[in-house]
Amino acid sequence: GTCILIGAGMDCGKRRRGCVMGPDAYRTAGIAGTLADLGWRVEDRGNLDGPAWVENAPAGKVHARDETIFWTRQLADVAQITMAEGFPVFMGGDHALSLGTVSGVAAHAAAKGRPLFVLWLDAHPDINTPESTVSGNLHGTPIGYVTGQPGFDGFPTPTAPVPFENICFIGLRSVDLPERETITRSGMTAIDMRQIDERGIAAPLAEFLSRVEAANGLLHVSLDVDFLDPSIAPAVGTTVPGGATFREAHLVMEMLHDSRLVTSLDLVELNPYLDERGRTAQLMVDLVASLFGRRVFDRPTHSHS
Ligand code: DIR
Ligand code: MN
Ligand code: MN
Ligand code: MN
Repeated sequence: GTCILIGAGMDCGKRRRGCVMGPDAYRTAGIAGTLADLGWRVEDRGNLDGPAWVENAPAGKVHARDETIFWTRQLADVAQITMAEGFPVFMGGDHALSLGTVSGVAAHAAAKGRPLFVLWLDAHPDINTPESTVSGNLHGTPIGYVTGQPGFDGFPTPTAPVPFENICFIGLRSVDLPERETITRSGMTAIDMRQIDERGIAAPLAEFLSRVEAANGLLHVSLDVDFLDPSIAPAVGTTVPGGATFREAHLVMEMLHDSRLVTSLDLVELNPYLDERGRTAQLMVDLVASLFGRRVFDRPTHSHS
């Protein structure tokens, strides 16, 4: 297949800057060559242009609304088009990127008459709205947006809202009160860290993948760096202790590869300014490799230096 890399260094979904450097950190960590070595045709389409940064954005509850609307329109169009051309990998950029990518992928799925499912690998469910948000940061709102919740004034109306039942969170450990209420009443699949401790990560993921397969669905995966434990992935502005281990994360990716269900991917919240010699960027690229088919026996041999 063809993997299409799209850089979107969106940095307006929260106050702490640095995600603008994410796409080039993935390139520096060798994402294109890694996928090519696994037998994929790789097209790197470079970075999308964002709106000019408004250093002194007007004060208000919601941070950088206009910039986020610009990115959402652009990314929804690009995502919908790219889905017809290959397997898009959106290299963020912060998680506000997913307002655009997921709504665009959903529009593509609807046009094909296929249901879209979303796997959200994140410490946070990101199901706030501009009304419910306490932080004012729109990176906490993409699931609210793509499921069609009210309050997104000025944003394009998602043409194909994703049903709550088609979303699966894995890795939750930081959930705001309004988010908790929405999740509880909606019947979304929410695998928090306690469930992973008790059941392991494979069983709940396998249950979700069976549902996607039974529905002949497309599957979008959104991987937030803070899904991972901060001890292995320090380069994110919103670290939360108690995250997925190295092997839990790789197992998820390996199972996703074996399922053959995944059709698009977001890599979000990497802040290279906070990294330690590129180790988080490298781990993210290695996880992508597992998702695209790298197996234990194909891993590059390590040296003992
Ligand atoms: C928080 C943090 N729930 C918010 N969200 C983050 O700002 O709405 N998502 N960090 O990844
Ligand atoms: Mn997130
Ligand atoms: Mn998060
Ligand atoms: Mn050894």
